[in-house]
This record gives sequence, C-alpha cells and structure tokens, in this order.
Amino acid sequence: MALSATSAGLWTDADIIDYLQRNKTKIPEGLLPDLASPSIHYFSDSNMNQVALVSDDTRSIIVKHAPPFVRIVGPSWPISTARNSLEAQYLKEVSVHLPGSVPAVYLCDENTMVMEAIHGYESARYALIAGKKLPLLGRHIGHFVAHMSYKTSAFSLSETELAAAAARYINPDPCKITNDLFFTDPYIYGAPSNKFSSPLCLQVMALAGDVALKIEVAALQHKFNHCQEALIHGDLHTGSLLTNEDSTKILDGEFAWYGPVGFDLGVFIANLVVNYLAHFGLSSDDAVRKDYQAYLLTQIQDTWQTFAQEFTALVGTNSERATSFLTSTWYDTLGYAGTECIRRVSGLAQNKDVHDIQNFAQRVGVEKAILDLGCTLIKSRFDLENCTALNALVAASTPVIITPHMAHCFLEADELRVAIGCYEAAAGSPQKY
Ligand code: SR1
Ligand code: MG
Repeated sequence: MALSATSAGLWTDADIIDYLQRNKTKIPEGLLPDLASPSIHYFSDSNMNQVALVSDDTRSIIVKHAPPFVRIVGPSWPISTARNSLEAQYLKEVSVHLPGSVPAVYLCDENTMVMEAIHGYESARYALIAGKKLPLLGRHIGHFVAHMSYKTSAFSLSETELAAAAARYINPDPCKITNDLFFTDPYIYGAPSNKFSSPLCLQVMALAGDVALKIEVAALQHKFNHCQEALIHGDLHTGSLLTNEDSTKILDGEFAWYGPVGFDLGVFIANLVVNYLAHFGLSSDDAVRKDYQAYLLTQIQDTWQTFAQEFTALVGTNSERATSFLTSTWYDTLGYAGTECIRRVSGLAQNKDVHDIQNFAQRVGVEKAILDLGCTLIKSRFDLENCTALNALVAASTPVIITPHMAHCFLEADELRVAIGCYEAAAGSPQKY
C-alpha cells in the first residue's frame, strides 16, 4: 500500500525499501524480507512516528521512522529525532532487565529503527475495546513496573550510578510534550492543542477555573520533572502493549525518562478505567458489560498488587524503605491516573475506546464521567487508601446521556460561575489562569 508523502519528512514505500537496501548488511542474516516487492503495511496508531511492517511470504520486520515533527500534527510541531535513539537505548536496557518483554532492536541510526516484528499478539487497546479478557494483563504490567523500578532505582544502584543513569535518559522534547499535554494545556481554556466534544465546553472551561485542582496538578507536574526515581516508560497506555493470553510485550519508549514510578502505573490504570467507562457505550448487553467491567476492576487490583508484592520481595530486608516508597507511589499512581483521564478527553491524544462509541450523546456522557473521575482521582487521591477504595470509586461512576442543550445542567452552580468567568476572560485569545 503506497503512502503519499504529504509532509516533507514522511517516508514513502520507496524510501523504506531504499533504506533497507542501503543497510541490509547491518540487519542480522535471514531476517530481512525480499526487497524486490515486499508488502508494506503502515500502522496508523502511532502519534509520533511512522511504523511499518515490511514482509514477504516468510519474513517480516518493523521499520520505525521518526520524522522531525509530531507525525499526527505535521511540520507545524517540530521535534528532534533524538527520540529514536533514546527509544532504542531504552528497549535494549529493558531487554537486559526483563528479557523477551520488548521487541529486539536490529538497527538504529539518527532517525530510524529496524526491529523485530512480533507475531501472535494483538494491541491491548483493541483487545479491550473488543471486550476480550486477557487474564494476566494486570499481573504482567505490575511485574514489569516492579522489576524496572527496582533495577533502575536507588534500591539497586549507588547514588553515582543513579545520577549517571538519569543523565543517559535526559529526553527534552518528549518530556516537553508530556508537560504540555498532561499538566498544562487541559487546564488552560482555549489552549490550541485542546479538543473535546462540544457539549463538554463548560466542563472543560471549569477545569481551567478549578484552582484546587490546578494546585494538585502542579504538584504532580513538579514531581514528574524533578523526582528521578527510576527509568519509566513514560507512555504506558494500552496502545503501547501487545498481548495474548499468556504474555505481554511492551512497545515504544520514546517517552522514556527518569521519573516517578507512579506515572507508568497511573497511565496504565487510567487506560483500564477509560475502557471501563467506554463499555457503557460500547456494550449493548448489560450483563456482558457488567461481567467485563468486573474483569477490568480485577486487572486494576492485579496491577497494583503484583507491583507492590514483587517490589517488596525484590527489596528484601530493607522493607521500611520499600513501604514508604510504595505509599508515595500509590498516591502518585492515583494522581497521574487522573491527569491521564482528563487529557484523554480534553486534549490532543484521545482514546479509540471512547471514539468507537457510535451514539454521540452516550459518548459525551462517558467523556464527562471520565473527566469527573479524573478530577476526583487528582483532588481526593489522599482519601483513597487502597485499591479497594479506587475500584469502589470507579464502580460508582455511571455515565449519563448528555446532549448539547442540557450540558450546563451537569455543572454545580459554582462550577458554572467559574466556567462563565473563564469564558469571558478568555474571549479572544487563549490565556493562562
Ligand atoms: C502529539 S501526541 C503525543 C502523545 O502521543 C503519544 O502516544 C503520547 O501519549 C503523547 O502524549
Ligand atoms: Mg507511544
């Protein structure tokens, strides 16, 4: 399938074939497909990069190309291609700590990577949207985060080793994107990268006027930027995972960085929560929906429990330090889950889980429930002591159908005043509150 290069910097089929021809001696023997007329399939899910599966009848590889801009936006959002080698470095490091959990990297240069094509797995996001149960998903992610956190943090590195490791993962452009999309833009009414369903206009405005919320988001942002706990994936949503019933592979890594461990757990759990709420609009059979939602709550529980148990076991005798680390990581997990929920509804990068809901009023109801839950996770995280409390909160969240003319009915009087104030103040140009 030919891809038209609408923006300078995006590759065509011919560019990919030419690249592989020029670099074929660097790819391990027997892995390269026949380049005479390979099949080239592009994955449309990558926001940042071009990802193509290149195959012939018997062999296949992945070519991942980083254009000098954010792929889904285009050249108007330039970004360094350094993310490519940082991702290769991350994948290689993960494969040392947890062999087999990431695709093998065969070749990497300044803007392109050639990697193992994984067969027999599917995107966790697509599986969860289809209502498929992956019984070990939560345990796999808990295991992954526990081992990566232990092996790359002060729990097993000296201070000098930790500082050197963090320095190897300075990742300015992707971190700027996370700062903008998670912690800044959703809380500025009119920020150009925001997008949301129009009936939620007042709810989105209310975010910008919620001072208590923004103070908590600022604390989470500060910790993201200044708390170099361990090597984190930095974008551990369900679209970054390939799964089957027995195993999970972690993809991507361009957002990898030394940051708070709760960020990875929070992003993953938030995507389970978003999927949970999306099923109110995706499932037509109530009994099937409830059964699937119960499965999702189990996965949330398994994620945290596996992480906490395995991390404690890895730390061993020094368990007081582990206990205090797990406590702060729990509250971070809730807070970052809240920021992920909010940005997935009002920000640039949204979830297919929700977009697949065909009935618009139902979709908006689900989006509002995600926003509400996100705010509660951020503002009330210190009241949610454990996973049972988190799951009770999620289970109590039931979307209502929202049509444009009734959207204001779902704001409290104070929120409405704030929203109107934001609207009046922001009329004309976007500004900070
Ligand atoms: C410009 S879109 C950026 C987002 O896509 C990536 O997958 C990350 O989630 C990032 O926030
Ligand atoms: Mg990604």
